[in-house]
Amino acid sequence: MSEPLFPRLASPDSREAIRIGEHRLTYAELAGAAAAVTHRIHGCGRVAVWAQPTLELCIAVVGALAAGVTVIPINPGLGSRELEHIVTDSAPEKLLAWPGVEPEGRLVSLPRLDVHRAAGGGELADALGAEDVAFLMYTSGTTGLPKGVQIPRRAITSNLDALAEIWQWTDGDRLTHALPVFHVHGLIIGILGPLRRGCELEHAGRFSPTALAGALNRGATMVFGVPTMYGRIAREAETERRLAQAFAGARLLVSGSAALPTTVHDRIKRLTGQEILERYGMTETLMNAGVRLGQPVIPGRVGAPLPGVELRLMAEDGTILDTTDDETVGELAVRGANLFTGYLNRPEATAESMRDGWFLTGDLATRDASGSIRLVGRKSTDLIKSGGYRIGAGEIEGALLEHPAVAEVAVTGAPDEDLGERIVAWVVLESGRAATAGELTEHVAELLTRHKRPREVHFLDALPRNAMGKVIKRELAWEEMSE
Ligand code: MLC
Ligand code: AMP
Repeated sequence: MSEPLFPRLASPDSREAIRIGEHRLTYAELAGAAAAVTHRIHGCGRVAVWAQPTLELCIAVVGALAAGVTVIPINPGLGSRELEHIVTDSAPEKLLAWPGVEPEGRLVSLPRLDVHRAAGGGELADALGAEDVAFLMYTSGTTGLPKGVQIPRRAITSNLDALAEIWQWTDGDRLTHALPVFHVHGLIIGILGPLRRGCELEHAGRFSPTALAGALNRGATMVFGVPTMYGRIAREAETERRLAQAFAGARLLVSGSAALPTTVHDRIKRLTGQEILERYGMTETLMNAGVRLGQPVIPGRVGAPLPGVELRLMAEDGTILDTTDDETVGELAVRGANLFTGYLNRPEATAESMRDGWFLTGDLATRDASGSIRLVGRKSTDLIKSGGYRIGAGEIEGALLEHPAVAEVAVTGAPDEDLGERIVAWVVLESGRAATAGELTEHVAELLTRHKRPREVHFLDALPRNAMGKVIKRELAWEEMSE
């Protein structure tokens, strides 16, 4: 391998690498502890890693990647149905966790390996090839259970280096965030990003504006977050001057994973003087576009394609749209080293998502003369973004249909000031059966992650359907708005 995945870990020093709460690791300590993991999982194909923001998680991930072993991050909040599916589909050989972690369900039957901070294991290997799958990350589709997205090493290195270029991200930085560490945003960009740059990271644990402000006051220079977080920061900063001051001192505030409302951008600017830079990404593609540091920020735009990434707009019939009028809407397609290598065990889904080597994102956008992208919506009403989480309506519908009182169901996303979208379920009950909204919500929370619970449940006598019998979700959305 010509160039190490994490150059600073190849010749580690006593610089602080990661701080989480009161716990810290230097680059030398991280390299040693990760090398011990590498040694212990040598020969494995894939391992599941308990994905809570702890130093052990970072050690486990770095150690597995160094061994050339694919990491499957496990969201500790998964519902029973999702966990069963992910473990069956991905067949990990071990679970990497640490003392105190008590997994349930299918994870209990996996051989477990506890990671230790103090374990010193010598020099860190670098066995992952450019096309080898570094991560298998599960993400929702419009129907069915989540799909395993295979992310190769070359996507990670090329993408992190492109982000470094546009944000002038160097080893002099200190990043802070409070993102969940089982998705691309928190884990690849938010943890591997600083490690590749050789800079410092402070993960603030559970999100709160105050926790991030604390990290900024301790010297953090960059903040990553989803729009819901910036909305909450803006709301608190209105009355908390010291909060506003902490954010005013950052070198860079970045938002992604969902559309940043212009109102939130403007509010943060008024309160802190900072202009949030947006970037646009996806589990299958990592980051595609981003606003460059030092260039004018136009709220609502996610910037031009990243270095090494090609984006194009396509009409519904597949024609390529060369327009730069910022008006013509097309579906975004992506090509570049940032792309995944396919969905695990789903060759048809992989083939459907690609056209002539371009990945079809399902996102609808316009482009202006400078090449900057404005996202205007999604092709499918069946993908919901709530708090930055991608949630498939079909998955929640499937869970609700498993409830004995539910005859028919449709799930939609409704605009929500805090979450971007909130999950709404429209339910027709079996005749003679009863169920409350609370019962149905809890039923979903049992089978799926808690953030997939509907926030609202409406009971109807019948769902609006077209002549083919397909539910007309846009009509339900109108019903929601007219209430
Ligand atoms: C949720 N709650 C409910 C409920 N749904 N209670 C009753 N009924 C329901 N239907 C509970 C929650 O369990 C929680 O309880 C409480 O309500 C508050 O929930 P919340 O409003 O969702 O807020 P919170 O938990 O504070 O989370 C907000 C957030 C979170 C912004 C911190 O959504 C978040 O971390 N989002 C990041 C998502 C992300 O990283 N996406 C990246 C995907 S990768 P309790 O008891 O738990 O407090 C990607 C690519 C890219 O998109 O471009 O980056
Ligand atoms: P996920 O697979 O969870 O990674 O979600 C990817 C989706 O998030 C994309 O297809 C977009 O719809 C959405 N997304 C990511 N970043 C942005 C952004 N900056 N603005 C609007 N939508 C975004």
